[in-house]
Amino acid sequence: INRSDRKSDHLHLAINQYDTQNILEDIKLLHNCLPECNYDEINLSTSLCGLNFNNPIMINAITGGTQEAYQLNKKIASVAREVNIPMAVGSQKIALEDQNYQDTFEVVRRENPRGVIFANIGAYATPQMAQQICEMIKADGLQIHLNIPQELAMGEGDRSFQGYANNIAKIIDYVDIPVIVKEVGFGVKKEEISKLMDIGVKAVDISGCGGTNFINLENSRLEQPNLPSAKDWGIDTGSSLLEAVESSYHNLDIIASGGFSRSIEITKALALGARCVALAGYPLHILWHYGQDELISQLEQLLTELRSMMLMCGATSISQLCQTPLLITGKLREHADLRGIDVKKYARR
Ligand code: FMN
Repeated sequence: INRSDRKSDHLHLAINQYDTQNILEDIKLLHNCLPECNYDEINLSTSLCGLNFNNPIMINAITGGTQEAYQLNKKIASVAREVNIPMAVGSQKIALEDQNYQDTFEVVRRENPRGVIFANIGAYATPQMAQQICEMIKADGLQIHLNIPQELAMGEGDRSFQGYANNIAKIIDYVDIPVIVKEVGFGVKKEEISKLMDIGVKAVDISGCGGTNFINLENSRLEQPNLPSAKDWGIDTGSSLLEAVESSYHNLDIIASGGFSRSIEITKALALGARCVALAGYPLHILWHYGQDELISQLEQLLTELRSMMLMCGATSISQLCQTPLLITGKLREHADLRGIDVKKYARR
């Protein structure tokens, strides 16, 4: 099977298998009955590795490399422009191998000439490849993805992953735009956060478990799976986000992703310390079934609700939201205890 057909399989399987899970249910925000601020004062702006955004949500890497992907990317880019949020394209490796696919990515910049757009490629990339894909879409930033479970689940996937950290360091040195390292749905723990910081990474998208699951997507393509059905593999989004926030000491910008679809979850992730929340499966689902206008209105609704929830926390900015008390309970608390993370400080801040 060629890369383009595989991309198309992923897209359709992700759409067919889309489901929502109750992520971040072990995190509770505490209501403020006397917030002393006005709705109009609420400022949603945030920044990520030196880039400023008006809104703290973005559309994460999804697609490119098929004719269908051309249409989808065109629509996603115009949604991102209308809602005024950043977006990432899917892995551009396919466009390096076959120039015919370049246009499925370039369309994004044509649709959204002034927006914040992230390029995307795997950690195997050479600095020159990275630079080339950034130029292809005049990217403002570059996402480097880590997707080992997916590669192992794929019959035709990579089997050698040595030297990735060194590679990432070389790319950071070579390209002149900010670099985000991201998972694709299995989470990042604190040990790897530290390693990434050591090599100079300034932003990590934890992309935890709880949304799109690439082991399951790959398994549905195979008669004989290479990995067991992986409902339980991966670090859930809440645990990964907590580990990342705790180990970054504010020297790293954290992007939360993995299963986000509701404003309450977005508010919780930002309150815990994420700079931005990225969504993939959810916008794809809305776009596919209900179209572009509906996606615009759903995303605007998420932002409206986020404003209201910030007000009900007494926070007029994302940085104030990070100072409101959060209760971390249940399984997430157990995870934190076992990993040596003190969650009481969040409840008492
Ligand atoms: N992540 C990448 O970094 N590169 C990709 O090329 C890529 N392709 C994806 C294709 C599809 C159809 C989907 C649904 C996701 C893809 N992702 C890719 C992963 C997402 O960016 C995100 O990390 C993951 O889906 C978890 O977020 P979600 O639960 O909101 O979907």
